[in-house]
Amino acid sequence: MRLSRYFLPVLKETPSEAQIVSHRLMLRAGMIRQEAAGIYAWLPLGLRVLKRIEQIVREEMTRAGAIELLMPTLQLADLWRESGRYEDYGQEMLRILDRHEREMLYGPTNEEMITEIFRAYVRSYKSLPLNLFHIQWKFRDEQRPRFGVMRGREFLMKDAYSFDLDEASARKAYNRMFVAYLNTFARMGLKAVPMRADTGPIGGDLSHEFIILADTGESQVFCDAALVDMGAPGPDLDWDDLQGLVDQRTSLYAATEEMHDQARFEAEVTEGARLSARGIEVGHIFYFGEKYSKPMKAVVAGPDGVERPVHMGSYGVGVSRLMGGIIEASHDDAGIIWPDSVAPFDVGLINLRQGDAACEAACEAAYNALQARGREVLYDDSDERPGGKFARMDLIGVPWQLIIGPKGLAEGVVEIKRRATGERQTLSLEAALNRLAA
Ligand code: 5CA
Repeated sequence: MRLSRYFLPVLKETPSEAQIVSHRLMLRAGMIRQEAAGIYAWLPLGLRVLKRIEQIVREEMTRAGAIELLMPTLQLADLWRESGRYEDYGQEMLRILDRHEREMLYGPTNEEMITEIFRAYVRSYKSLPLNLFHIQWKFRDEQRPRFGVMRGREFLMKDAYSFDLDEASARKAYNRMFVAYLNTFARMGLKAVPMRADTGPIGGDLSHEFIILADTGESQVFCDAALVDMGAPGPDLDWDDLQGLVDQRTSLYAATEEMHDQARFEAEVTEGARLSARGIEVGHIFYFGEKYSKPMKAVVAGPDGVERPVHMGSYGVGVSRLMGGIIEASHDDAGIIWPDSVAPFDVGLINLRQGDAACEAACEAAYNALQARGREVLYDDSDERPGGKFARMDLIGVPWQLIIGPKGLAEGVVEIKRRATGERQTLSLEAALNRLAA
């Protein structure tokens, strides 16, 4: 992408309405624009990152055996009356009348709809286990939308729903999602800690929130500090038997404020390891058994031919919220520092003297060569002065910068800079391209 042809509306001023660093940086870097309270347009740079986060989530869901579909954003109120949640959900639900005065709503979650789809097609235990997910916009009319995409009203969620014959196999489905979440967040450079959590309006009695620690987080959390650096298990696992792994991750104390028990915390965790901190909830998983299948009559016949309500769980990831969370975890005074895995571009190519024939020729060659070798390149071919170009590239956080100027070229060299460390290296153009190629 050539910057001169791109749409990257970077702000010079720090927007005063933004209270936390990720919101400020997303606005300044031209990634999002607020269209109404808690409702954002995704500008090209923001959309690139959103798509990459989404893709990591999709890959890890697929690896764990879940199957992608896509449900609509609008739902019929009658569907929610079947589960009894239409009245219960209260003011957070955006209710809409269509031209026939049929009651509809903008989905805040999809338990009812997925249960309706399941019961229409599945009759036998032989089709189980089944886990279906989608990545779709949700709407919750939050009382206090704030912190940009962290607590939006319209937001992108990955929600998966598992179906099993009994509690034991449902537990296995839960474990698969638990482990998939550890891997998902680690791929984004995040340290996410699973914590016992309250189930709220989704229901059920087994639930974990995945929390990344950040001073600006909305939740107060308590855990054994050893959990923070445990790392991810990686993909090579026996996906059918993950209980040992899950037990290992859940045996140490970790709880959100609603589930916190100070006496237990003090009894189970030595004083030096007691971590009490703010956190951002990036994922939340639930096992709720027959809560929806029973009232909605989603039943399957077991091996004995007897029909019974299917056991379900649901598993959410805050895809748009993750973008804020990643920035909270990875930035400095100059701007965002994207982990390679979610960066909007791999390389920012900076031409220090636009209009200089040698510089332009070298930049064009580098631009083409890197793209041919699988890299996404943002080529700053603007007329701005070097200082402005450096500041903008630092602000938007592209992981590598390739800097080409007349002085270096005269000596046969260019410079590369790693955004995360600030480390610079001077080398030949060819060596630089080899270093930066995919
Ligand atoms: N149906 C279940 C799981 S699929 C569910 O809705 N769970 S949830 O309410 O916990 O939401 C899942 C995830 O969506 C949360 O962990 C959070 O990361 C994200 N999320 C929830 N509300 C918002 C919001 N207002 N803005 C941005 N992200 C949100």
